[in-house]
Amino acid sequence: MSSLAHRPRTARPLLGIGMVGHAFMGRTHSHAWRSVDAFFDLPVQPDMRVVAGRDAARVETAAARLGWAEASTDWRELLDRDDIGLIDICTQGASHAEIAIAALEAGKHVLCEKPLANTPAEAAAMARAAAKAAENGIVAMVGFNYRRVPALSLARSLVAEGRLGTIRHVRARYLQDWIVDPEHPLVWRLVREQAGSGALGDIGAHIVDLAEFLTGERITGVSAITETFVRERPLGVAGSGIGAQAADPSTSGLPAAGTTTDLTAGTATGTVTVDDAAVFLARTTGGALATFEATRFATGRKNALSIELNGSRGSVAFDFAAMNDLWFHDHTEPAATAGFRRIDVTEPSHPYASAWWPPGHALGYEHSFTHQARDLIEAIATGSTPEPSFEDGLRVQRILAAVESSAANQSLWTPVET
Ligand code: SOE
Repeated sequence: MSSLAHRPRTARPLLGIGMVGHAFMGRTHSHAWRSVDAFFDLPVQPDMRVVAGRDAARVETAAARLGWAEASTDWRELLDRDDIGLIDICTQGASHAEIAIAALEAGKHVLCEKPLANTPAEAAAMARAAAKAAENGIVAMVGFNYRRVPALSLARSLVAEGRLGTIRHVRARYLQDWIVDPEHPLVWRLVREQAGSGALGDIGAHIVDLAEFLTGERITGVSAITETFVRERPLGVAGSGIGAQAADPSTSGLPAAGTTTDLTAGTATGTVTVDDAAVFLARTTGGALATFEATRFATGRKNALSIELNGSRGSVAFDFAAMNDLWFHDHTEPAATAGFRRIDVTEPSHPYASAWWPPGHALGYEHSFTHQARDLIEAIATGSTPEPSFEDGLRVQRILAAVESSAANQSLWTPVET
């Protein structure tokens, strides 16, 4: 891992970035592109060239605030520019495939927000485009940012070193509560055509990816139940998801461009066409039993991601609420003193940590995106396949599809397509 040694900077090639979308994820990615070069020694220098969005005024404001040199209302323009080498996709799932495939065909590296697509068919087309582009040294990565939380990167290393032995259990939960109120409007995340699925694809995808990443194993089959607790919601939004408000009656009530549904506001309601919650069991290639819970109805839980792995030699446990901590139990220690102990994952020897602050000075959510940007730039410079790859994203998509199929078939055991 690079360290912040205040080394003198020599001139490096520029990597021009064009970002599409500038809502919540656009802001996290912009923050990462702004800070990554200041904290890591990178072989190329990221250059925040253009941000694209649908509404001229909004995208101009976003460019000025977030640090982009230019704004555009047409993402296709970015593909024709020689000064842009990387397209960063932060739009709704419905547009991921079109933008990513066009960008890869234009010879641009791609970073695409999760979940990779809305369907396995779209994700498979994207993975094919990525494989073809790789022949020309073009790389593609999907943005499962939690892999780059240092405590979770450390957990992965412990598993890979065999410190947990054979993994027997994975217990994963991702809980939010932002649509508990039945008056919360029908934002795009609640519309299947735009979001693909609900809590399952939005946050369940993260814990599915983490389960495979941490164990190094594959999920082979699932048994699932899903539910949509509130089936009708008011139309009209003033936001894109978490934090969305009912439409301001003094405005047109139309959804904000680039972030919303195409539904017309008013007193009418519309139908929620995705799950509010998904609960499922799974098996892994290594024989582990896994449980997953993803919900937007866990009152009091704002962004509660937790995961525990139990192996024959030990366990790890992580809770995003204390994201700099990893709990580790070494079962090979004498029983009299063995037990879970808290590792403060801020030592220079910990993943990514040496680039930041002295030990004990915590990192936050945003740093996972900076680490993601750093690893992508390294992959581009070295011509290696970044992880998670589009193939990894496709596998998650197939697992999500298996969950939906199992739930539709009343929890029927459903093998994951390979
Ligand atoms: C909304 O549920 C959301 O912003 C997700 O889309 C992100 O992936 C997650 O990290 C936080 O919550």
